[in-house]
Amino acid sequence: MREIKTRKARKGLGALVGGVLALSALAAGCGGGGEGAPAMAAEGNPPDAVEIVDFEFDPTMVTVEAGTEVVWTNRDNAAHTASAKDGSFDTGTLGSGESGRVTLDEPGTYAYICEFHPFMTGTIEVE
Ligand SMILES: [Cu+2]
Repeated sequence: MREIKTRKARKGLGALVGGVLALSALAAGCGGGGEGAPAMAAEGNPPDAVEIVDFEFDPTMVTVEAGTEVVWTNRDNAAHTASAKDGSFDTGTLGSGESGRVTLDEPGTYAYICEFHPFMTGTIEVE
């Protein structure tokens, strides 16, 4: 008689020790000279931006929904305005680096100019 010895292979489960990595986030405040884009939480329609560069409105034509705030920012050294031809809005004088905000509630097409440089023209279309 032969004794058959059955060996059951036991798979030993090694306990896996998970290493916990403590990541320390160092918040280093760098005051670099980047572009200061204000990150504001937008309520409703986000403001539409027009830049004034080289005696031009950029973009020259903007289409927005009624109630949208339009922001003009003067990137020129010269002072400019964004003044509706029909007088419905006017940012007033915007010096270099300044911004003017206008909220347009009434649907329509608003042609505007710069008071100082009437050859500067732009259009806001309010839907
Ligand atoms: Cu101008």
